Amino acid sequence: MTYESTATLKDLAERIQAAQSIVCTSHEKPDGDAMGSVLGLVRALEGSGKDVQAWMLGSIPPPIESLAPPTPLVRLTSASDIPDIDPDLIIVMDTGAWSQLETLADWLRERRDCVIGLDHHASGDDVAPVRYIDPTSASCSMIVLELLDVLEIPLNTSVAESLFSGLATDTGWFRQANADAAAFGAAARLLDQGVDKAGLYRVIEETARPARLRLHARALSSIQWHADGQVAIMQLSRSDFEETDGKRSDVTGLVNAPLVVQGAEMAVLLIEERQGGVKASMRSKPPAVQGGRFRDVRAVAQSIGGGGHVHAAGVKLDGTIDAAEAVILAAIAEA
Ligand SMILES: [Mn+2]
Repeated sequence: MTYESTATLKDLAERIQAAQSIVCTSHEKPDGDAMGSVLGLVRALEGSGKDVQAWMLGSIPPPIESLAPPTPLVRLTSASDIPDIDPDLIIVMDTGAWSQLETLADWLRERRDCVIGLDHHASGDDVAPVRYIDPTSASCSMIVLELLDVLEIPLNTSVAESLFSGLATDTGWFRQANADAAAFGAAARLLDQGVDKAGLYRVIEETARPARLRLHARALSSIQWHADGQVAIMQLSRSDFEETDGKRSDVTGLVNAPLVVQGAEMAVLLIEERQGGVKASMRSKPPAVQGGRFRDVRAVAQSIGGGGHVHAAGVKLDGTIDAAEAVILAAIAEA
């Protein structure tokens, strides 16, 4: 199947207007955009007289969870946590992939006719038969903003704060290529509602423990440069985590660190998994000039069984961390 819109925002707005009970949800382990999109829509529908609930799947990173109050969340870590209700409408946001909705998959399949989707990813499954997909949107929360316009629901500070959180985190705080004119336009509208962006940055991005830096120091001192300084490879072993008291959540963003070096085009972070095997994350820079050459990390990942995007991809490999490094170096040389 092709993952594209099957409905307009107006169609989705009509479904929302017609529903009395609505469940808003998103992918497992919600990120800023998943949480921001769900919270934004739930908050916007407050006072509509409808019963609108925010369901969050899997573990929620504490900084993301801190965005929720005072809006109540229903937390689901397994199918047995699913409340015994039959809503008129279920809105799945920021994903259309069954692999990201495992907790709810059977429940959603049984209620297929009630499921609508809002997403900005380029690929997904037939989770929501009625869906609006815009891969040019920098965040799903930007699509929620458009939907609120169609619904003619005015913004307020708490709605804007949620939507801004999604937009800011999905664009790397407006540094990535997807932070285009439309994203800045949406950001301007949201900031105009009195969003405290410095406060949000602090609660979302500045919550690490010193252990994170101890772990990062290990990774940075492990850097090996290849291909005339274009490719950096970092390793983190299980003992690096144990000895620094670092957690897996402390690794977020670390793979990008070597890209600050001039001439660096690609970075790889290899992590030895507790259950065996190695997880490799790969990042590359966009071309220096529009239309120029760049390192396609998706092609590298795909050639050894992984996947992702051209500038952000990953793969899981069996064996030791050094064996994984050799496999990846060979794949890079081949690409
Ligand atoms: Mn997103």
